[in-house]
Amino acid sequence: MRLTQYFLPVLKENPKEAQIVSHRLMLRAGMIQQSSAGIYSWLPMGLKVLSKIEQIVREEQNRSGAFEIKMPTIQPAELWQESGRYDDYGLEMLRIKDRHDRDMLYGPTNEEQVTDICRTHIKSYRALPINLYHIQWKFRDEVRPRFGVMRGREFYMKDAYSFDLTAEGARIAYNKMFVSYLKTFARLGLTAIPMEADTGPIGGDLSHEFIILADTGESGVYFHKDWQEKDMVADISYGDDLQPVVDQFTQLYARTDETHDANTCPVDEADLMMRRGIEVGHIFYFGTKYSAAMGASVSSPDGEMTDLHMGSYGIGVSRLVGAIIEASHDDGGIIWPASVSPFDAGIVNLKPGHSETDKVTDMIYQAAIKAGRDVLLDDSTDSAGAKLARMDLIGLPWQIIAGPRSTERGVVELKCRKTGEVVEHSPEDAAAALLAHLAQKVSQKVS
Ligand code: 5CA
Repeated sequence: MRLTQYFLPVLKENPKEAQIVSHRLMLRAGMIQQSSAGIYSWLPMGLKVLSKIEQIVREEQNRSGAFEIKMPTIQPAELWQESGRYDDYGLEMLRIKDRHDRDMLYGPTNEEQVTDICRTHIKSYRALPINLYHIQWKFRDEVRPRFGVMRGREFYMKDAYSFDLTAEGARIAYNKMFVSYLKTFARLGLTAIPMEADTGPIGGDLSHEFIILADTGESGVYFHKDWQEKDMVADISYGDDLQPVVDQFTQLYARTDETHDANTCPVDEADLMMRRGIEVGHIFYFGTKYSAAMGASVSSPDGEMTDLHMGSYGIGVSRLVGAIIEASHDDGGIIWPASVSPFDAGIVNLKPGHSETDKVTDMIYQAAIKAGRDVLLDDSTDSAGAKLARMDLIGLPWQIIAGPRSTERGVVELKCRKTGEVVEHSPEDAAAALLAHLAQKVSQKVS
């Protein structure tokens, strides 16, 4: 993509309304534009990142055995009256009337809608277990939407729902999602710590929040230092017995500042870490709460009708865009992990019109495209300083920088955004080195 043909409306000034770094950087890098409080348009580069995160979440859900569906954003009030949540949900629910004066709502979550699908189609234990998920916009009329996409009113969520005949079966489904989350966050370049949590308005008796570490996070997190070694989850496969894996993770100490008590904490002070964190996922087991209220039951092997055991499993896909930036940035701007970067690399032509620089940057641009890479070529006539600052701001993992001074010496610069390291190469070697870096599939840790 040539920058002069792209839509990348970067801001020079720091937007006043943005209180935290991810909100500021998303606005400055032209990723989002506010429509009204807590509601955003996603501009091309923001949408690219959102879609990449969505795709990683989708692949890991599919791998765990869940099936993707798409439920509507607008739901009928009747379903929520059946579960009893229509009145309970209060002002956070956006209530709408259609032209026939029927009560509708913009879904804040989908337990009722998915329970309706299962009670219609699943009549026998033989169809179980099953886990259905979708990735869809939600609306919660938060009292204080803030921090950009981190606490929006409209936000993008992956929500999965498992259905089982028994509590033991539901525990297996819960464990699969637990492991799927660890794999998902590792692929996003994040250290995610699962923590026992309250179930809140979703209900139930087993729940974990997944918190990623970021210095600007909302909650304080105390954890054993070995957590930072605990990200080797890629190779765990989805047998039914994931309990030992889950135990291994949950036995290692981790608490929020609300639940941590220095007097009873079993971890030696030398091994205890305190950092800030952001909740990016939340999983729940709530038994038959919705199935009993809504009549979702199946015939069991002994012929009796049994209410389904359910769990629900959320990941804040749009929140993750902000959370990754919170975990990975510096004074110059964003530092994207390679797996979600909007482009694989940026090429800066410091002086368009200078024939040698044009020739060299075009050669590297074409070589990258030929290798199947998605690169951004800054071919604008902005000042060299403005271009370098913008390329740092948007956070692509690799940059190639070429100008009259370097190309006349027969070299260009290859810069790693994360370390700031710059290496000079001949243009051909720079192209080869860039492609070699991009071919390395190892996910970079961001914190
Ligand atoms: N039904 C359950 C699981 S599917 C549920 O809704 N859980 S939740 O309320 O915890 O939301 C799941 C995830 O969505 C959260 O972990 C968080 O990452 C994200 N999320 C929740 N509220 C917001 C919001 N206002 N803005 C952005 N993301 C949000």
